[in-house]
Amino acid sequence: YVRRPLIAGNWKMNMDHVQGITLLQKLAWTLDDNKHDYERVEVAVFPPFTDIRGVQTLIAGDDLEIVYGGQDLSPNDSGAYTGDISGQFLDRLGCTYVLVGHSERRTVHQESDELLRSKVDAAYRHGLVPVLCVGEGLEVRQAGTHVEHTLEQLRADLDGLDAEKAAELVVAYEPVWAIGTGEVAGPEDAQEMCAALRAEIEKLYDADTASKVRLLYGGSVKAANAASILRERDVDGVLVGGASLDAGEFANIVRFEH
Ligand code: G2H
Repeated sequence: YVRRPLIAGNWKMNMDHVQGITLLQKLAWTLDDNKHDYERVEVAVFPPFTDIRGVQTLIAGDDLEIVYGGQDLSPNDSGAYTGDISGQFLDRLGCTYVLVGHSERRTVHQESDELLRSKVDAAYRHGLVPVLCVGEGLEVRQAGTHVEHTLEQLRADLDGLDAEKAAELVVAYEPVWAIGTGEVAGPEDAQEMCAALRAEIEKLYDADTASKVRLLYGGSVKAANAASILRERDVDGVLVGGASLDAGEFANIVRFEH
């Protein structure tokens, strides 16, 4: 691989701190029989904030090669922002990544591209790699303007970001109509958008940066469809929601075969 595949589990608002540890333990046991799993791919989980300390302790104690991140972060570092979580806190808990602009944040919390742009900065400020989520809803897909819509999100969320930082970035394409609905965009839909995203990154930066950015697909990914999606040239990984809550299923996605 030019880029190491990233298989990421987004637990969303599932798994309390006890259930989360049980899930991670099961996942670790399953993957442990196959040490080479970790050589082929990077495995990441995105637990709820309240699970992260437990996840950190388990991973450090058992010397697991699983990395983790927050599902969101505040654009601010500290202060009077009741209910928010700072990138600094995530960094101190050993997070590698942080999701930015997941479609559920964009829709349920009306997060704007302007806000997401400042969250991208906040992530980098604290040494976290943003996993920027972009993608279109059903109406846009039906209108046929999904590529332009998604590239516009990318441009707005990265506006003015320097090339060095952009090269580390992970971008997840998640068509909203395929999230948790059982509807899966076909591998060719994932490839079409990931190729367009990479071309846009090359336009905004340069070919070298574009070749380094990892592009994920997300939306009803499971063990049965992961391999065909991951086979696509510009798809460097998957962001898995529902199917990441089952250790066996998620482990089978990690072990996808080309
Ligand atoms: C898309 C995805 C993970 P699911 O939101 O971020 O969820 O796999 O349940 O569609």
